Amino acid sequence: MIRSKALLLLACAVFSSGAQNRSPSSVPVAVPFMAFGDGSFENGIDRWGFWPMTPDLGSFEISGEKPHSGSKCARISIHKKAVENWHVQLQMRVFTIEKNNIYRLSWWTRGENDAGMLEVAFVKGSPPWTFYGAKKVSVTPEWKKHEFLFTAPLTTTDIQMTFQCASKTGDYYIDDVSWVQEGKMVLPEIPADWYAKSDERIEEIRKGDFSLKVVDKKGKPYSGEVSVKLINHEFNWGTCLNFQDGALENEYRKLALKHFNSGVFENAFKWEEYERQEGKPLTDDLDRYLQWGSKNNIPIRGHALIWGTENYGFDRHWARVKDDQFLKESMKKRITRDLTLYKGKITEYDVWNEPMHEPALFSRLGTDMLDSAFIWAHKADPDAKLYINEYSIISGTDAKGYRDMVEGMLKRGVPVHGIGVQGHFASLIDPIDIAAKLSYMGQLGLPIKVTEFDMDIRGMSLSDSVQASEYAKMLRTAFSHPAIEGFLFWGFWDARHWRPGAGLYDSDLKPKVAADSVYNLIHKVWTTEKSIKTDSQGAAAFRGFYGDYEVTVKGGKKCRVSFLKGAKDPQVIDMSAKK
Ligand SMILES: [Ca+2]
Repeated sequence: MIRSKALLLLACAVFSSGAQNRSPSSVPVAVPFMAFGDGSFENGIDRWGFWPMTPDLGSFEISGEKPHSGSKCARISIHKKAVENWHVQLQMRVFTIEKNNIYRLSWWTRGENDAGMLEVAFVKGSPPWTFYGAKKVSVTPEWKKHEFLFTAPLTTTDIQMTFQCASKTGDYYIDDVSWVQEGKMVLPEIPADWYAKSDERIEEIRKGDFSLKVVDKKGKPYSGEVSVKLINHEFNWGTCLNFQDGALENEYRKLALKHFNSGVFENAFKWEEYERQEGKPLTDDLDRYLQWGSKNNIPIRGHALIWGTENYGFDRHWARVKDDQFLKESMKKRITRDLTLYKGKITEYDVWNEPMHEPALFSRLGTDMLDSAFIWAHKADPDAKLYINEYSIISGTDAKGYRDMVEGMLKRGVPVHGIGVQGHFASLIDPIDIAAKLSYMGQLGLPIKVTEFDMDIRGMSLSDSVQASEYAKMLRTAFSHPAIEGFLFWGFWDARHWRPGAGLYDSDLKPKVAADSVYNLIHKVWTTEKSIKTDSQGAAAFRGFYGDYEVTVKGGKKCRVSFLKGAKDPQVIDMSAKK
């Protein structure tokens, strides 16, 4: 740990930008009240501390240069661009937060000499510097007010709020930082035995009573033994897909089919990847996925039409480097063109990815762009299911802000059809906490999908067997929650994972224990395979998981039939028909 004598309140936050951690939920305890410090910078740097990873990265001073109010403000000068934004921090530490209380942090900022993005992050004030939430804002030449609603994940004074700006050189000015508690996130009460009763809920919400009638081609009833076997869940069990070449490519795709019945593009359909050159979208690349999906009966979610991140060089995308009007028109063109082109081939989209945490496009074009994107998409393909997608909802504390955002859209009549909660965990699975947040989001009445599940296995130093049991716990939590309509892993192979170690398979494609625990639940525990008898009318009934079934009569003749949620019974099965 590097500590400099000249500065007060120093600490190093060890987390990667964009990672989503959450502390284990804890019972609120009495902690001494510690007020947030003075944000006017008129009284020196009392309570503030400055920490650069290395001294050459940047410097800090109280400046009298055009303060927002009074005669002083804070200035961070970034001399050298760092690898991570958090490598230079202005910190406020040790103040009281109470679990589920919502705090409005507001501050004014401006920049000179090409100052770019300022990020505010809340992290634990001591090792392991657990990440609690963050927001990025674009720094403008004139003073501008910014706000961040922070919901406390626990009751503590061991907290730090940090301004981070090391990824772009320039002078960053900050003034009038204020911290006000307003409201509380009131999550629904979840009974202590909720998780223990998961089987009961699964029995109720994931299964139906099916009746069928088996006839031959002349309509004559078949009476006798019939076996029914689930071959495909109606529920979406999926993974993100990243097709490449190489020796293991075929095996990779085979394993995707072994485990999952749906997919999502990892990067291929992100606008900045998909249309690297204006007017030349990589449709051939996308068709590789869609043809494979169509051949194997794997629907692939359209992730993501718009994502405001400025990382990965996306801030230099051809549409963003021109003026605002051009950017707006290009967004509309992208959405309209692609929903028209893929009508019927892609039936579900993440229209806007991470609207709460990546506001760069809103800073330029206004927040009503969110509504516009959904309206353009709906107009181009009225049949497509349109999702919003965000992180730190079930794996963090941002459910209140997210729900408010979606509720506002619904009130304005915006066609948003589903809620995506990513699910990148850096803490152990807490079913009660996750269920409370899912129920809270579910109160809006929209379906919810866990769109990007993984865990920071290496960061948390979890063994293979703990990974396996944690993944199983998460699957059970999601599958037994009535608001959830799908569950997608964000990759299953360590060699193609943004969090190597989080995969079900190691980099050589050897299965880890988690591959078995996940397969076992989806394909062995939660499955239906039974033998039933049809009566003299050819009729029979059984209870099973919703999905596609293979029906086999004596003599080995097989037929496929679907028993879906809300479908009408009975299914008449003509055993003479083709599969
Ligand atoms: Ca001031």
